[in-house]
Amino acid sequence: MKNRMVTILVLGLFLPMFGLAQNPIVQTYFTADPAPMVYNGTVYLYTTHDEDETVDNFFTMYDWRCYSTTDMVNWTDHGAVASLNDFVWSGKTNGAWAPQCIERNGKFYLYCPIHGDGVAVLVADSPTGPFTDPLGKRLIDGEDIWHDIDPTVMIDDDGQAYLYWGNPTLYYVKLNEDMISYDRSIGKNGIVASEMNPEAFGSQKGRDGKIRSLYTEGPWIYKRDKLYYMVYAAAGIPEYIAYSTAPSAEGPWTYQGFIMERADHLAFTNHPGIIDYKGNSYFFYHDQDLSGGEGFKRSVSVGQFNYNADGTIPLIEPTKDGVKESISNLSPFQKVEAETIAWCEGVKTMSDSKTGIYVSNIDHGDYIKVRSVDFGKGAKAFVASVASALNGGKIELRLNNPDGELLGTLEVKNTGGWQNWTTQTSKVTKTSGVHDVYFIFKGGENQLFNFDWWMFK
Ligand code: FUB
Repeated sequence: MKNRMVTILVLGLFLPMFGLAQNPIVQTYFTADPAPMVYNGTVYLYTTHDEDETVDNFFTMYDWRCYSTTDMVNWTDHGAVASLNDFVWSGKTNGAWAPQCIERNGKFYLYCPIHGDGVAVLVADSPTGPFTDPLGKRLIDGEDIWHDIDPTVMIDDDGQAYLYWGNPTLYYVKLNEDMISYDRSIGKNGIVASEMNPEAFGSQKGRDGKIRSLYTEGPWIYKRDKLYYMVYAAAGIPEYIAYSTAPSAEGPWTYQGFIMERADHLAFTNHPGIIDYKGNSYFFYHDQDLSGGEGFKRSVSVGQFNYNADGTIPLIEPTKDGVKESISNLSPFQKVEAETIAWCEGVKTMSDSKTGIYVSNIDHGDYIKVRSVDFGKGAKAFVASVASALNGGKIELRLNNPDGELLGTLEVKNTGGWQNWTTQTSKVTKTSGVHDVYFIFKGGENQLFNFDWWMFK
């Protein structure tokens, strides 16, 4: 990813590649299969992770990542919160597919499909981990673990939790209150296979001429008002997003139609995630714009939508604009993690045990944009935690666009190592009001510095 960005910048096109784009949400990694979770006033977005290097022309996916936001435009990177290594019983070194996380009684349960090894579960005391494997084996004792993928979970109003999953059949279990076992008295050893009929999930003629269900994979279950929604990747491949509704979490499902159709910049797969947050409804999906059209290098995007008055979901267009308005402003007068990003070009994030996540791979010409920063009555100084084993560089602080008003420049010096963090300060022109802030990185030919957090004073 980096080389492409650098080439473009060297060509002198110092413009955001995507104009005023806000989609995809993450530019530092390829992310897919969005699973948003609202907890305690914050949206946590769990994603899969398509590696930069695709192996054997197939999904190359080793870990699951997490991002969070409180304003829907600036997303904080929490890194890889779980990986295939967390399942020591599984021999799989690839196949970290579409997960979903849910909170119950202060614990966070991350349901993870390991492609070829079925659906497993991890548990943590915080939404960002550390996650551990409570079972030491897969959760779902299915007969067809190759097709046991893409778990989705909900807790009904009466406390009964449901875990659905599967491609091309949609299965469910009724989870016990511990969320890591299930009621074995129903279905086949606890597993209920949904009726995959046209009334429930639509129908299409396959290449072999046979009529089959539109439902393909990637289910997303939730309840809104009195209606249960099952949204899913349909009619694959290429996949559309469709949905069905039901009067109960156990069905019967009624097919309702498409939510997102195919478009050129969408991948051959798609995966829905839907939440209501602070009075708005949001639809998450993935596309392949950032990689220039590679279906194994996807990126999560989001759009705001309104339900129709009868609770049906309108057709949603994939857009580059994404979420246009920030829900709230960001205060620059407390430490802001450098990995809180609305848009960036060129940089990556990394983590170390002492510092946590930080922005890395900063070269001349890279930049980070943070939206809706509220300077209130004024800021006079900029402080940043940075580290450099080489010559350092500069952070230009610009308002509203990459060549907007220059507030000030922080000269980042050598700190004696890439993990030797020091706090460095520069004066800024007194500024007030709400602005987008651009951190424009300048320097020599080598990697410049790492960037952990910033604030204004
Ligand atoms: O990302 C890997 C797989 O592709 C997911 O599990 C499916 O839903 C599809 O997006």
